[in-house]
Amino acid sequence: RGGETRVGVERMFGLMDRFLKSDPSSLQKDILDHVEYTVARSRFSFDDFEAYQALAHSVRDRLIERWHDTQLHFKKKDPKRIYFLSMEFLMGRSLSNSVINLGIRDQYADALKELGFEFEVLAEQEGDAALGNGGLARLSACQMDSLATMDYPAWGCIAMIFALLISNLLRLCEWDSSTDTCYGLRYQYGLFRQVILDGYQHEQPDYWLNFGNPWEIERVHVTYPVKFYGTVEDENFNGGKRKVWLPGETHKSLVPFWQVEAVAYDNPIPGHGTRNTITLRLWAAKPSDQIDMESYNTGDYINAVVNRQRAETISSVLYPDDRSYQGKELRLKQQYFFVSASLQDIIRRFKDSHSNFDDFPAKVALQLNDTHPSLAIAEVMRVLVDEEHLDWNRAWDIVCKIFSFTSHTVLPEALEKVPVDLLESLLPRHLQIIYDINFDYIEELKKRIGLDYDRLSRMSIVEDGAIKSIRMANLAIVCSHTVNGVSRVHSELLKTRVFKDFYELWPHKFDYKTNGVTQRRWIVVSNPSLSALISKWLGTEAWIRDMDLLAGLQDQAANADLHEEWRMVRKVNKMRLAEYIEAMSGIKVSVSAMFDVQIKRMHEYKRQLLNILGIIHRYDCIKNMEKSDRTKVVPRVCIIGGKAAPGYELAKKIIKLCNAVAEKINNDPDVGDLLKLVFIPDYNVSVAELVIPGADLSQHISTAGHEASGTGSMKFLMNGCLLLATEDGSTVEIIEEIGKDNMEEEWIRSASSNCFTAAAGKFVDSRMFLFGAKMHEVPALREKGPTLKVPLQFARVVRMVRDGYFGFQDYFESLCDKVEGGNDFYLLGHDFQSYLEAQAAADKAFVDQEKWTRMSILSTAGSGRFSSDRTIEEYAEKTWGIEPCRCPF
Ligand code: GPU
Repeated sequence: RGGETRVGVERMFGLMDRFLKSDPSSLQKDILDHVEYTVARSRFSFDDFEAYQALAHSVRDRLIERWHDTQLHFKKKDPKRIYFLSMEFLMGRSLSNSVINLGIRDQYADALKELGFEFEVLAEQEGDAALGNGGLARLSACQMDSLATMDYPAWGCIAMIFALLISNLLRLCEWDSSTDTCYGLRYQYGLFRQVILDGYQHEQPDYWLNFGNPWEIERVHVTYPVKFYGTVEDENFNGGKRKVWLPGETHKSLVPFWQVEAVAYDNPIPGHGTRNTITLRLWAAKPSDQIDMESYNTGDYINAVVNRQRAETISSVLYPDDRSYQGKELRLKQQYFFVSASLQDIIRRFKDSHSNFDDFPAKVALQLNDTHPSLAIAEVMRVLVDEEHLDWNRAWDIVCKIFSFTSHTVLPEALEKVPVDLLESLLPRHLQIIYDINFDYIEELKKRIGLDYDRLSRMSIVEDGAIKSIRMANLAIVCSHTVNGVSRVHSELLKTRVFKDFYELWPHKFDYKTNGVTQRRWIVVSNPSLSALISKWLGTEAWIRDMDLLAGLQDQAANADLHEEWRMVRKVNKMRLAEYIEAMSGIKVSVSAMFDVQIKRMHEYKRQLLNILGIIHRYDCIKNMEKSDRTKVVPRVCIIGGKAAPGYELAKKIIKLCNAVAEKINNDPDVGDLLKLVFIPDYNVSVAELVIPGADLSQHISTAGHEASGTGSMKFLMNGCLLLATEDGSTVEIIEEIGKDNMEEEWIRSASSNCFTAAAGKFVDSRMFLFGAKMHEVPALREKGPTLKVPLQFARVVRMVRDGYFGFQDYFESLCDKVEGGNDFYLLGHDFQSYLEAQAAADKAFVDQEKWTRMSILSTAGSGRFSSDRTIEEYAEKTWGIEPCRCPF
């Protein structure tokens, strides 16, 4: 900075206030200043949305202070850093989460009250940042909250006053805010909005930036060129040859848009109970000036200007296909755009204070969130070899030390494959590098396993076949030092099935870190009354940073006073949810009914269809029972929510079926309050925050062996909701935590009370309602095909759908075909009987409210292990080799 004389620095330092104050009148002044100068409204006339904007900006000011301090601290300490590369983040809203993590929520609420505003009302003005699809994307967001809260990366403290002084002085000289832990893409259109018309899903664009985004800071000076296409040529170098990539140039002409600029947008992520505030850096694509020069020279000025906007399409839209996006050029462009910008940023930062790339692995850990960013491997090799002129083996050695990979699926269709032709045209040098990596690796492999060509071909990074492709998972495994699963059984499946060959070769690489979710978002923000209750009964708020303390509630699980307060909190949450349901759908529901919820992406393997068929069965029973018996029925409100990928026809039919069944049931006077079915449209993070605290029972009913982990269950568990589940993914570990000292509580369900409980059975574990085929039984059951025995009730409910009982007979035909006649891949028919039994057990338990409340308390008490704090600590210690680095204030 030009005029930075000593006198100037002293003057600036003298003018610098300490930190922004958080007493009510300072907050009020800040908010009103932002109304006037940022939102540009008169402080005497502004509405709730404008008040929200001003409020958000005043919170953002406080975030920025802490964020600068964190960055300076990290810069000074130069710890090893984790760079978390994820193509998707589902952040949801930021306001409540930020003020709670900053510890100034109550101050803001008081300050606003005096100005005539309710904090909660303003918080509702914020839209969701939905830059992701489902579980994987929300997991990234939870993990960021834990990374910040647990002070990663960092170490040591220095005396406070000294630190403040140094920090302020450094602040004057340091203008590049540069400590980033997480990278993503700033899609202009997030996940589509789901609109339900006549029961069918319609997709509408989510232009979430329409009203501005106060939580991001555009870094106009942090930009990097990203190049595509072109050719690779040999060049003379030091007496030998080397490869050079000439982006954009093919056959002596230039491919349009071969270069774009990546602009950084920083989103500060505050930790809880710490000053540490880390960065989520999202990249947006902008036209490159370089390109402009060339197109303007052609003389077609107007077209040149119009065309330049096309560069922005790279980051314009999030792919809404959960788990299957193969072979699309735009998707590959997004992936490389993201990887290239992030790595230029990471390498620039490293080079700021280091000159030898051998130190790179001691300072940098790169986490691949599924295979989506795995082009990063080829890109690091390219930069080190072609640009930094390291020799291949030295570069390879570095690459093998820095990457770790987490797989999030067992579904074969989710394993990304990139057609070689596509890669060759878009990134020719990267294809060569991948071939070279594969060549060395296969040679090495031959030495280890001999000439077992079947196995060699299975393990190759390059897949031969009609469409020759690159197997991104194989690339990621070969080049990563650790391959993590997201639950114990998922990891077992990776080792014994999906990546079996690799496990046999490198058993030491394979590990798992069971997913977790952040209690800050999923209890403190979304369920403040439960949060206060927990703190009161534990006598401390320390559980917000240390979830193991929740186990302390176990001792109180039978306390009558706690029961009363617990039930009251749950009832108020149910009332809030009931109001929302009525406002949205016009359906009135009774809060004394059991609220039974299934919210997640629509997928055949998640078996929303099993839930709906179960509801049809319940309806059928009520219709057919003696009127006098209806008094024995436990009233239920069944709530289903979730989006289907726009091209996933079957999932869309399940949504329509749900709405068709709801229409019938909700308007049947025979049923009344005994059964209601509600489809909640446009399920997203904020809807989850409202629904989860109000649920009594939640369903996690995937066919065993299909859900890698599942994280929704953990959020429900924390909120004292009981689970009805199959033994799949992380549920297996939840059973161990929740059910373990409960085995003596064996109880037998009565055989007679009504047709829901017709089949007597034993429920060994009464804290959860478990059912369905076990993972090891699934393959043999599938083998049976059409000879697999299916209960009569199942055939009956499917027949009702087939016969048009809910209308739309032709439309639902293919849905019915999918679960009958040997096509029932997900075993709905086989699991139906035990599903109904588990549901009956839930009914029975619900009648005994004292018992239910105890189970609910024990669910929350046992949820400690499913905090993402635990997951992140395991990653930090076992995979990334990083330590906390706490900002000393
Ligand atoms: N998951 Br792969 C997604 O949400 N999207 C994906 O593209 C892939 C996985 C989910 C898993 O289905 C779920 O079981 C897991 O809990 C979650 O990722 C986080 O690991």
